[in-house]
Order: sequence, then C-alpha cells, then structure tokens
Amino acid sequence: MAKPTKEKLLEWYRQMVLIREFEETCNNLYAQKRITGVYLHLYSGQEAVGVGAIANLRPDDHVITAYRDHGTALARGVDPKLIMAEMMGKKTGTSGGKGGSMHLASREHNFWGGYAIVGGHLPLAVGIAMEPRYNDKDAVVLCFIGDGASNNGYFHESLNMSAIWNLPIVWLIENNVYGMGTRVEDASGQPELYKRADSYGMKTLGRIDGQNVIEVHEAVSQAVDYARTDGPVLIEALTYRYRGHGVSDRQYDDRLSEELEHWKTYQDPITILGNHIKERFKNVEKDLQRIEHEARDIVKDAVDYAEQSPAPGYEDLISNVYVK
Ligand SMILES: Cc1ncc(C[n+]2csc(CCOP(=O)(O)OP(=O)(O)O)c2C)c(N)n1
Ligand SMILES: [Mg+2]
Repeated sequence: MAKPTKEKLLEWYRQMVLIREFEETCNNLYAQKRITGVYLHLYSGQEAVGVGAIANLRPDDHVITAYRDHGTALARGVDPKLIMAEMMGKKTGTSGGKGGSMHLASREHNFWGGYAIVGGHLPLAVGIAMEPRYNDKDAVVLCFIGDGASNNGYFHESLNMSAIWNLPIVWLIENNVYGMGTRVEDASGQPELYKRADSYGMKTLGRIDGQNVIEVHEAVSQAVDYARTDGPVLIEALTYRYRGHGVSDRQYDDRLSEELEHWKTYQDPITILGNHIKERFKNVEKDLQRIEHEARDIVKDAVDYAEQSPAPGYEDLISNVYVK
C-alpha cells in the first residue's frame, strides 16, 4: 500500500487531537456537573483505532459501536457542537438530548450509535449488514467491539451468523487490556482475541498495533475491501484507555499507574503520529501547532453552543417514542 500523503496524515492528526481535546474537556465538564448522567466513558488513548479505521469508509458504509462512542462519532464527521449538546442533554443534540453520551447516533452519517449493553450492538450490526447483502449493494458495516464484549453470547451469535451469511462486516475488537477493572487474560481463556475467528471459519487479519494510526488504516483498508465482496473479517487492535472505565470509576492503583505512564510515554497515538509526520516532512511543527489551537477553539465553541441551547420540553418527552 502506498504511504499516506502529508494531507491525509495531517487530517488524521487533526481528528485525533480533536477527539483528545473533546474527551478531556468532557471529563472536566462532568467534574463540574455541567455534563450530568450516571456515566461517561472516555476514548482518550484509543484515538488511532477509531480514526484509522473510519478513514477507510465511504458515506454509504455504516458504523456502530458501544458506549465509548464520542470519539468514534467525531471520527465519522458528526458535528462536535451537536455531540456536545447531546452530552449536556440539550434539544439541539444528535438525539434531541434524549440519548446522552452512551446513545449518540446520526442517521445522516450512517452512525448507528452508541449502546450501553455490552455486546448488544453486535446483533444490530448483523441486521444492518443484511440490507446491502440482500439488495446487492457493496456497503460495509464497521463494528467496534470491546475485549470484554468478546466473551458474551451476542459475540458468538453475531460472528457466527455473519460467517454463515457472508455478511459485509468488519468486526474490530478494541482490546484496551481491560473490561472495567479485569485484565483480558483474567477474563478470556484465549487472550489472543483475533483467534476467535477460527471458531467461525472467518478471515482474520490478526492483532495489530492500535496506537499506530497508519497500521490501523492499512489493516482496516484490506478488511473493508474483503468485506465488500467476500464476507466478514475479524481484527484485534491492541490499545489502552487512559481514564478509568467511566468517569466515576476509581482510576488506577499504584501498580497500574506505572503501566499507564508507560503507555502515555511510549505508546501515545498522537505523539507517535506527530513524530512520524515530523520525521517525514520538513517544517511541519507550525501545522501541528495550528491544528492543536484549532481543536481547542472547536471544542470551546461546541461547549458554548451546547450551554446556550435549550433543554428539551414536554413535547420532546412524548416525541419519537412510537412510530405511527
Ligand atoms: C450485558 C452487560 N453486562 C455487563 C455490563 C456492565 N459493563 C459495562 S461496561 C463493561 C465492561 C466492558 O468492557 P469492554 O468490552 O472491554 O469495553 P471497554 O469498556 O474496555 O471499552 C461491563 C461489564 C453491561 N453494561 N452489559
Ligand atoms: Mg476493554
């Protein structure tokens, strides 16, 4: 595969920096009770997976994920203002303020959310993928899966069905080492999660470095090409989340903070990409700094927009509940 161009690399850098800025701002807003709700799950540390994978998709392709969904929504091009308004429960949000952080969705982007039930979105990915297969279209579904979700029944049922029906799905496991506080090797008999593909006779591209956006992009590009014509593919991206499971969770004990520091220092996806850009191209420091400033401004504007937006009213309480 040809090396990504400077423009592409800067665009990925822009998206990753924007996601980090957005997520860390949400963390602060939650602490200040400006974002409320029982939970908020941040994507900081995992940016290269969402950005590298989604960069391969066409507008008619589909994306679905679990509750660590704001980063994914941003990578899919959903307006940060509308996402922030949804986080604050405002009428202008992507779901009119009725979904919140775990239920972001945008029909216009074929971004189907945002699900809180672990693995519950996998059968939905199967259903979404049946439409293009049935109607002879070549759209694909990119489904993000947590490592923890790979141990429940939905995973088995959905991967198996996608294999027997040759559905156009890229199953992308984001192995961020933990499901809540439990390490993968304490929860999975086979901790090399991509090997599960064998059980379903499914193609796999193995385990990739989820902190390297170029590697993620390349692997998912191959997977998307295969899925469009032949059927499902499983990939495992090894990554790491920087924050606790959710913002209300105790972060890390002393032993784990060493591990966290290691990932932040040596495996940070934004630093890795920034260094790569600086090594390959001359005089790019200014571009990178400009991107970082712009991300701060975009997020500030999103917060202002959300705060100035109205809350849903009574009519919203009873709208979109039933389809006539
Ligand atoms: C069916 C179900 N069981 C348990 C939970 C509680 N729960 C929420 S997140 C989570 C861990 C999932 O971990 P993983 O799939 O690795 O995703 P990550 O949070 O690491 O992104 C659990 C057990 C739930 N929401 N749904
Ligand atoms: Mg996990």
